[in-house]
Amino acid sequence: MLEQFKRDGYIFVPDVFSAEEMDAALNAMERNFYGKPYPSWLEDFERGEQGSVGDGFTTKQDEVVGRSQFPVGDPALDRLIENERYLDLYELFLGDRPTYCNAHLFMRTGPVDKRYPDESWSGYHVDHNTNCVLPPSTDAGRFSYINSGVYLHDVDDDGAPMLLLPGSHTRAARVFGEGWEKGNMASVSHVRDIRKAGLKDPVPAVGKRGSALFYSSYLLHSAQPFENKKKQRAFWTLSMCRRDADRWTRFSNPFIYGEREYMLPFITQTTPRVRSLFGWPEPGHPYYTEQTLDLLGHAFPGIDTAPYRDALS
Ligand SMILES: O=C(O)CCC(=O)C(=O)O
Ligand SMILES: [Fe+2]
Repeated sequence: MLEQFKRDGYIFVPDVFSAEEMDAALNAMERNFYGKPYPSWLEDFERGEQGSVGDGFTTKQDEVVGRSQFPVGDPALDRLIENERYLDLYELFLGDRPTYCNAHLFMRTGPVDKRYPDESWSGYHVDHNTNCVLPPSTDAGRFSYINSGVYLHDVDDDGAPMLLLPGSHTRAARVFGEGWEKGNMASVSHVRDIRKAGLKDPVPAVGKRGSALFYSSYLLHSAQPFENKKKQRAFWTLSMCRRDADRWTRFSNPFIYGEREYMLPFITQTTPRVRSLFGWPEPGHPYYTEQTLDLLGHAFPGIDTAPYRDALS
C-alpha cells in the first residue's frame, strides 16, 4: 500500500469503517446540512420549497443548518477520528506520527451543486494551500501532507467522483514552476490548463461506503459535475501532516482565510527570523532549494529570498 501511495499520490482503502458506522454518520450529516433526511429534502426541493444548501466549506450559517467544522458535536461524525486502523494508515503513508490540521464535513448536493469547473481541462489544483502557505517541493514525501475523504455511501461514476491525476504529486513542483513561466497558473494552487502541462487521463475516485481515500496535498485533482443531479455526495474529511512539519503545516495558523489578507503582506516584508516565529523553516533548512525559492518568489511577490539562497548548501 505504501508503495502504491508513493507512486500514485493517493490510495483507496476499502472497509476502514463499518456499514453501520457509515449509515449513522450519513444520517447525522444529513441532519446537519438539511435538517432532515436527504430524500425528504429532495422532495421539498422538487416541489420548489427548498433553496441553496452549503457544502461545508463556508461559514454562511444561513445555508448550513449545523456546524461543518470539526468537531461538529455529533459523536457519529466526530468519533470517526478515533478509528485505530485509519490512524495507523495515516502514520504509514506520512512516514511519521501524524498531527491534526483540519477536518470538516464536505457535502455536494446534486440539484444545487455548482462546485465544478466550466471546462474539463481547467479546475485542476492542489489542496496544499489550505493548511500550508509554502509552495510544493519536489520532495513530496517530506513536505506534503495528506488529505482523506471517508465515503459515507457508495460513490459511482454518476455521483461526481473527484478526478485525480495519478503521480502528479511529485510533478506539481515542476508543473507550477513551468506554469508561472508560461502563464499557465490561475492561482498559487490552480493550473489554468492541464493539457498545456502535459497532464492527462484523470482517474475518477469512485468508491464503496466505508472506504477511505488518502491523497497527497500535492496531488493535482479537480471536481466534475453530477451526471445524476438527484444524487448527493457526502464525505467526512480529515487532513493531517507529519509531526516534523507541523510548525508550518497547520490549519490553526495565522495564514488562514481572513487572516491571510493581513499576514501575507507582513510575512513577505519581514525577516527570516520573524518568519520562523510563525513556523517557517529557517535559512539552511532542506525545504529550501533553487526550485522552492523560485516558487516562493511567485507566491510572495517582492519577498527577499537572498538570505535563503545564501544558505543553500
Ligand atoms: O468535489 C470534488 O470532487 C473536488 C473538490 C475539491 O477539489 C476541492 O474542493 O478542493
Ligand atoms: Fe481540491
